[in-house]
Amino acid sequence: MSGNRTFTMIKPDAVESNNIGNITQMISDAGFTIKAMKLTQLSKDQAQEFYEVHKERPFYGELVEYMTSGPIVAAVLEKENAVADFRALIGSTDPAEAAAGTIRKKYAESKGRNAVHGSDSDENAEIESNFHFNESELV
Ligand code: DAT
Ligand code: MG
Repeated sequence: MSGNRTFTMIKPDAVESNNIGNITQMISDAGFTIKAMKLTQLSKDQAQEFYEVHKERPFYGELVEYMTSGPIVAAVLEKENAVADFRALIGSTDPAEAAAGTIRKKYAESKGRNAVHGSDSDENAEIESNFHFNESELV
């Protein structure tokens, strides 16, 4: 996968509040093409593995519990400079600190329940995409 893709999840709070459509529209309006997308629910094992990098952090248990609490939308997005441009579109981890007009500012409930995930590097975008989609789904 080249450096023009990123991976996102619309998290349980945003699915629960019926914002899949609004968030997908913002993603499309910002120039991203959806290359793969599915509604799914993470098992505890999957959430623990996905967020393994945070396993020593005090919020890890809460994060895994939240991410398994309801359905999510997993998606692979394409655009030039996808990783950085998508991080700009979603805004800061804490919606209280996120810039106006960002997805988290508009739709996140809190730092823990923050509406969307965005990969932080090209390498992690590829790892995360492969975690959720198999080869034939990632053309
Ligand atoms: P981001 O999702 O902006 O890349 P991160 O990688 O630092 O943020 O953390 C992953 C997720 O963990 C984040 O989206 C929400 C949760 N999280 C991070 N810091 C937290 C905190 N201080 N309290 C509760 N949840 C937190
Ligand atoms: Mg992160």
